[in-house]
Amino acid sequence: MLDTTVAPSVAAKTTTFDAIVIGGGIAGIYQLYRLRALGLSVRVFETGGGVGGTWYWNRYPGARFDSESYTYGYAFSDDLLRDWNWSEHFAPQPETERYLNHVVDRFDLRRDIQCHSRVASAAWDESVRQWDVVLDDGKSYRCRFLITAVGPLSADTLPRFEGIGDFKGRSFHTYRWPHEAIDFSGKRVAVIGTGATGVQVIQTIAPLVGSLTVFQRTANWCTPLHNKKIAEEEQAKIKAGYPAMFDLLRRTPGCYIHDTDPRGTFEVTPEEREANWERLYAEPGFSIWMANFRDVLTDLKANALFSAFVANKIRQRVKDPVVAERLIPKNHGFGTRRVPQETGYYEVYNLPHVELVATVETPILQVTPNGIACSDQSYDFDIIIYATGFDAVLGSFDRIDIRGVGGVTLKEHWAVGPKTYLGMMSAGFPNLLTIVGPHNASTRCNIPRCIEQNVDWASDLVRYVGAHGITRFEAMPDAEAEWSRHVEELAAGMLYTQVDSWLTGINTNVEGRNVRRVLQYQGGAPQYRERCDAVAAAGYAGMVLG
Ligand code: N01
Repeated sequence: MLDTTVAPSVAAKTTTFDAIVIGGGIAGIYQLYRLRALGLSVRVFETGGGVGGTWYWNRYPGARFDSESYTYGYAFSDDLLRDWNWSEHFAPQPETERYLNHVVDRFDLRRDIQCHSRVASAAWDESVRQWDVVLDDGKSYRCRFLITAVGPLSADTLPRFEGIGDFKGRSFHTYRWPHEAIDFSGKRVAVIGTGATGVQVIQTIAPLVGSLTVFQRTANWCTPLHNKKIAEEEQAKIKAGYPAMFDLLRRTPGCYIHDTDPRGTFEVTPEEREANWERLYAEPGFSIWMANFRDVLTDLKANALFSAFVANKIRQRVKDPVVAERLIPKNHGFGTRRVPQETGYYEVYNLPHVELVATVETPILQVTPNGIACSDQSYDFDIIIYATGFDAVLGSFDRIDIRGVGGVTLKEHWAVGPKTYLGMMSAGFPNLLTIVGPHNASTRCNIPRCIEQNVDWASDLVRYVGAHGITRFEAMPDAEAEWSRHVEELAAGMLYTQVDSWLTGINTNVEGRNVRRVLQYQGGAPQYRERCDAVAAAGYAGMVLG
């Protein structure tokens, strides 16, 4: 147990923990496990009514993994790996929520997770070297170490349409999906948004509804998921292959089982290229995005050629050529935005009761009591589904009033873009660790793999300072500036930086999110891990410890 002695007047009023973790999702759960193993007193505050974060909230129809299930589960326990059977190659949300609850119970973590508890503010108190954490309900707590595990996609955003509150039917943001089943039969349903979430919802509810109208602003390059059940013999084979698989996951840039093809697009014959792309289109998961020729995401000509290949696939699958053209992105190349993975998505538009409205042609003017008014006509609906995404990476930090040394807020510190050291801390915010924070490899990763690295590194730091009688650590401003520059430089050659999406921090529904920013470390998870390990090996270089 660390020394958490505080002034008696403060101790009398507040409960003190060695560490407070904000968020009870994949990161918060594992962080609790690691810190408890160090003998620390820990409290996890979770806004939701249950554990799981993303997998608690996103219970919309069709929500599922797009990384292979067995690459996604925690790797820290061999017993857990041995005992847990994933039922499908890309597991659906209820199974993942069950899995995370299983982990929490199996390792007796639930007693330290406080649900229905939203952290409203956290302020650093230099006099006692502690964080003062206050919940929405006004209850306050103190801790030596504050660890955010808030997730990159947990600040959901609604469009700023006039009349959005006047709609008389039911409406949901996909992230805030109700726990009870929704009866779609015979209903006139609208879906706004065609990102990875919208695509999953649309293809799942299309057969269930009376009519479906999809409002698409920007078309995305969607590719087949090719999900299937895991048969018993296959299960055994997957498990036997775990050591080799986890070894591979440590070596690939995004910790996926798909590794970049070392060949360039123009280094092979047109026939070889076409055959390779046909093979990738028929393969499950992100193979087509991650295991494509090495220059597809960096070279405009290579990218254009592959985009044309996928465009032809869309034309082959959508019967109405006008609709097909609307579904083919015209303002960005393949893979420069997150690639939605689909199962029969394009075929949905061949159904007679499904309509696609391209809002670049006929913009949405407002939501009315009965539905949605576009520039050319009004539509009546029973249900409106907002699959309109998130104030990504930064939004969940902005929603908490985090104040460091001298009362400076993290929001102010990051006003013109994130400034971090290793994507794990910020100068002026002592004893604060940001798991899956901006500038971190996790936000472009098969996330549990990078989460485990983040959490392990953070836990080692906490153990180190405890063992050396250190009560305060902080990133040096110079180290922060150097890391932030390094992150910007790594992203510079990548095509995605020239495109609007959550990956570049654009969100038209949020004030100030109209400037593209580098939010992710693009050097790949192995290089990121090496940098973090080198900092630790050098006695936490770039930080002031005291
Ligand atoms: O959000 P998005 P998402 N008027 O931002 C549209 C992960 N994920 O929830 O593109 C009209 O991608 C917006 O239009 P535009 C994954 O990392 C994982 O779908 O901005 N339209 C877009 O079409 C993913 O990338 C899984 O022009 C408006 C959509 O809403 C991330 O979550 C599954 C609008 C938002 O798309 C986010 O995906 C699902 C407006 N005012 C998601 N505002 C897995 O499988 C927004 N839109 C694990």
